[in-house]
Amino acid sequence: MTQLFPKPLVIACLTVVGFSITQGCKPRGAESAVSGDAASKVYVAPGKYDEFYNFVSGGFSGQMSVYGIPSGRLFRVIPVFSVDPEKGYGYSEESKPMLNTSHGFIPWDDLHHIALSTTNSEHDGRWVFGNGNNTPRIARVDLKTFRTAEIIEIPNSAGNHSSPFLTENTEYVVAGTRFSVPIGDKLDVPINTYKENFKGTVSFIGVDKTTGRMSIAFQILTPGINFDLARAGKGKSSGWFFFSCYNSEKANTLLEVNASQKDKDFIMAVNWKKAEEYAKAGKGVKKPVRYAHNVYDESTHSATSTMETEVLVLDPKDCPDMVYFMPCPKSPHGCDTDPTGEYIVGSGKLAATIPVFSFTKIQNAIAAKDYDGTFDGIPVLKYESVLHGEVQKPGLGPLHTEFDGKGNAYTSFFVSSEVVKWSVKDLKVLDRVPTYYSVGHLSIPGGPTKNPHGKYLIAYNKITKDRYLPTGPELAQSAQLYDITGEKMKLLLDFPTIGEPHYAEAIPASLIIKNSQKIYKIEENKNPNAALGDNHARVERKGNEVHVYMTSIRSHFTPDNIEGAKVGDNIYFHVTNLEQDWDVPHGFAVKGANNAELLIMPGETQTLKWVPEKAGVYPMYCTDFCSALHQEMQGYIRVSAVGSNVPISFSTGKTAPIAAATESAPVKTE
Ligand code: CUK
Ligand code: CUA
Repeated sequence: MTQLFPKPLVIACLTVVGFSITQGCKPRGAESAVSGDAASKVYVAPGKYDEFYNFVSGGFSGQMSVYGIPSGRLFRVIPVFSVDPEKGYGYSEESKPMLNTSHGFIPWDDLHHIALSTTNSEHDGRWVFGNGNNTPRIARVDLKTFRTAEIIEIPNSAGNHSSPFLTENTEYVVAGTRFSVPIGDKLDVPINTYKENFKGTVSFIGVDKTTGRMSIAFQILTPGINFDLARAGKGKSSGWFFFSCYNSEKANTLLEVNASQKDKDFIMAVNWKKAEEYAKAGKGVKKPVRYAHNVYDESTHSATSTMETEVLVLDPKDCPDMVYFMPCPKSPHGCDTDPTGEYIVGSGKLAATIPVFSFTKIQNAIAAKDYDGTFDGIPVLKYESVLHGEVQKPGLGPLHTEFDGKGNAYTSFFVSSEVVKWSVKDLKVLDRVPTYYSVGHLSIPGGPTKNPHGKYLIAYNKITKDRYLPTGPELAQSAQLYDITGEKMKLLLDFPTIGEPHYAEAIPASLIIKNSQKIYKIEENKNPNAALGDNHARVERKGNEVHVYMTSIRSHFTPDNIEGAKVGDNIYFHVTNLEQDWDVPHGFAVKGANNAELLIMPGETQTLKWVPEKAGVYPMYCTDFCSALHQEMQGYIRVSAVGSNVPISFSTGKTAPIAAATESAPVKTE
């Protein structure tokens, strides 16, 4: 491989061979990229807290992960569109409905974008939203509990990539479809009728101010193009939304070539305040659809899934002055608004420049009807009329831009593997640093808000090659932390990530810590299957169902000896954790169950379903090392043959099982 490099680099490499052969030859500058005091800048002493939380999308892992910045330490993986045996999410009866869709139970998705809730364009620390790309869904995670609280499916969409993006006060979470698809009653059409039959949509999903609950307010029908990313306007551009689009060629095959024909695609500008008025004025049409809406109830610790059947669709034909296109070179990916809301940055993956649009100019062009024709009946604004200017020769393959609040923008370049800092006002390139390698998204704490915190920039890379110890064919994906307090960016740290990171957001830790929930209060436990005290623990047979109402407390289960279950029974273990102490979950697992464990938080009830296939005695135990006698936290359930006459019985602390108690009315503990 050394022949591939020019001579000076070969010599440089040879000098380090003795040091470590596995490091290989890095591009010039890799070693010198880290300055001497980097370690002290990322060092968070044992027992000390990080300054920021970093919420990172997990890409094809379907999860979100939570890191500390500047340390890069991983704190939590939040299952969102994935089942997670570690936590029982998607395995417990209570959580299964979260993953229901109009296509049935779907235990996976591809989560690309993170959106932290905002009030007045600033982070408020309440919720974080994420998109399911493949089977279009949006999730809301509650930052009190770091759990997925709600998932709503999006109809008339396919490849929910341009999503989720929030308006300034989280009035709406917004989602654009990546794939255009046949919409309405004619769904089964030849693919090559794309141009006549395929349409796109962008959806505005209302978010309840108090509860965060989502409901689709309206969708806007669009030409059959592909939406890639989006951002809300803010400040000056309040009330507007911007979406990058590619495939204005409307190709349905070999998009690599066929969707790269035109010199310019579009950024679509939507006046969502106007759209809201049209929706209220009855300009929309209610279309029959099917989509699932899943909500996790905090008091019952259970999710419900409701199938919705209607959505309000606005057609720009009936709603003038609502939608405009702005030409944008070439196959734009990122679409980012600066902290003032005046500037909109489009990043054309195949473009040689970065175009920056001016909101003031957009408004002037609209007022003057300064059009360059129409696209499917929608006015196209003249490129020169709406352009603030272009960043010249910025790099290759621009993808995404973040802002530091000091008038600077930072754009990632996938092809040339670098971050480029430039000035928004005069469009001058100020600095560039290499990334290792092929950077996708960037995150600056508060970057998409009106008051970014600056200080750090994190790059999320697609390829790491030689950066870490090899782990077979698949290598860690990675984040890199840069100090951006000075004029020059400085690399401080590499840290590996879960899944493939796309977008991420960082937020001051103080905004989250103060709301963080420690336990579920036992007296507020409304799970219908809870046993709110050892005296309510019991086992009941209902036909071929056996319900075990079990409690767990350091260091035993009640009951821990169970008999009378039969092969083929549906056995439900409803386990209530009676602890009221922070950080004392109990786990529950039973031998042979084709299910995951349960991990039950203090005060919570969770249910594991098991259908035993063979007679015998099955051990069950607590999986979380909860106390000195955790290993003693165990029990047995006896499963007898079909037709056996072993009666239901259960006990704890008795050598001979007692007979089944009659059901007692649940009373409060203590
Ligand atoms: S996308 Cu991943 S690098 Cu899906 Cu936001 Cu640009
Ligand atoms: Cu409970 Cu270990």
